[in-house]
Amino acid sequence: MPHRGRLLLAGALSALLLACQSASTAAPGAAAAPATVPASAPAVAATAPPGKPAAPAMIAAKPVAQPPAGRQAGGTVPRIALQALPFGFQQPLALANAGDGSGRHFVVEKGGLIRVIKGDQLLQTPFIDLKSRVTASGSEQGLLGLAFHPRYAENGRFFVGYTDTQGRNTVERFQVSAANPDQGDLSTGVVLLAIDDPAQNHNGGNVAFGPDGYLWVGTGDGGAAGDRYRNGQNKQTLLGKMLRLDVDSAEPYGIPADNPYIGNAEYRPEIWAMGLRNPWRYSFDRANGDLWIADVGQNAYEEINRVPGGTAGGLNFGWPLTEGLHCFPATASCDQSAFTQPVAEYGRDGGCSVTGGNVYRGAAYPSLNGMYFFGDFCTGRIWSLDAADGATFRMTEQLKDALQITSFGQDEAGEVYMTTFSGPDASNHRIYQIVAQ
Ligand SMILES: [Ca+2]
Ligand SMILES: [Ca+2]
Repeated sequence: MPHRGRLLLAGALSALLLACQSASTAAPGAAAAPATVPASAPAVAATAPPGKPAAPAMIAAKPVAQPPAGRQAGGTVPRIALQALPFGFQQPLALANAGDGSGRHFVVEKGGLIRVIKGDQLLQTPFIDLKSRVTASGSEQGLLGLAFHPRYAENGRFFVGYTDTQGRNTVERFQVSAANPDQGDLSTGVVLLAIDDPAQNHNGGNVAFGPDGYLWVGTGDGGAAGDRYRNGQNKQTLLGKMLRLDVDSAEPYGIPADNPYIGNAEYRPEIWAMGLRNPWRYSFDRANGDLWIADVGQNAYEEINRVPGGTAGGLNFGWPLTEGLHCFPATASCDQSAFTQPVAEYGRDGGCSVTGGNVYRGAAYPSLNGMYFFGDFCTGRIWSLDAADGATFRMTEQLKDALQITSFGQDEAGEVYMTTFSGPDASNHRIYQIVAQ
C-alpha cells in the first residue's frame, strides 16, 4: 500500500490499521507512521446477543439506559485500566462469544484461524481454519469478523466476514461440528455475499446480529482514497453501506420486510444505510439496541456514530461528501442537513484510524455501565463516551498505551475486551480486558 510509512509497521501488524486510512494515498495529515507502537493486540466484537431474535422490526426500541447509581450524568468520569489475558495470538482482530452459555471466547486471527479460549485454556486446535479461503496479504485483508446466530445453541450456525482469494468482501455461514462443540465444520460453508472489490483496503469485514435477529454487514467503500470508485453514495452497489440481511427466511438470505428501500428499484434492497467509508467495527448496545459505528476517516477526522435503538433505516452517514463533522474535501462546500452526524470525532492529534468498540454492560464493574469504549489503531489511545445529558456525549481520553488496537469485543456477561497487534513479541499479540481502575 502506498501509504507511506505505514508499511513500515511490520507487515502484518499494520494491516488493520489501516483500515483506516486509506491507504493509499495517505494523505496528508494522515497521521505519521506509528513507528513506535509496541505490540499488543486487541480484539473485536460483534457478538450476537443471546436470546431469540425479536420480531423483525427495526432496531429494538428500548428506553435509554440510565447511568448507574453513583454516577451522575455530567459527573466524574470513571477511569479504566487494562488487564492482559494470559495468551498470545497472531494478529487477533476480533473477539466474540457464542451466547450459548459456554462462556467461551472466540478469537479471530487475521490469517484465517478462529481460536477458542475455554475456561483458563487456549485450545490448541482452532475452532475453524479458513486459510484456504482467505486472502490476508493486504494490510486490511484477511479473516475480519465473526458473529454467532442468536439461536446458536439450537442451530449451531456462525457467520464470518473475510477477504476471499479473489479479493471479494465475503460473508459465509458455517455450522458447528455435530461431534465436537469446539470445532466448526468447514464442509458446511454457504456463501451469502461475495462483493467484488476494486482495491485492497477498506473491506469492512464486521458482521453482527442486531437485537432484531438480523445480520448487519458493514462494508467499506472499496478502497483507494477519497472514495475514488464512488461507492459511498451509489445506491446500486453494496460497498460503502450498512446492509441488513435475514439469514433465516430464505437461502442463503432474505430481505427483511422493513428494510428501507425494499421495492425501490433505485436501491439494492440489502441497504439499510449508506455513506460509510470503512466501518471498522460497529456493535449494538445490548441494553437498548443502540448501534454504534466507528467510520475510519480519510485524512483528517475519525468519527463515531450512534444510531438510537428503534431508528428506522434509510440513513446516510455522508461519505464521501463529509468526513466527521466536516465537508470533504475540506475545501468543498456541502449540505449536511440530510446526513446522520457523528456524536464524536477526533483529528490527527488523536490518531489516524479509529477502532470502534462496545458499550459496557457487564456486571463486574458497575461504574462503567453504559460507557462506550473505543480506540485508535495508530496511537493506542482509548476513549470513553458517556451520555452527559442523554443527547450529547462526553469524550474522555482514558488511556494512551502503545498498542495497535484492532478491535473490541464482549463476552457473554457483557465484559469488554480489546484485541491488539501488540504484545511481548511480534507473533504473540495480546488481548486485554477493560476493567475499572
Ligand atoms: Ca477494498
Ligand atoms: Ca460520516
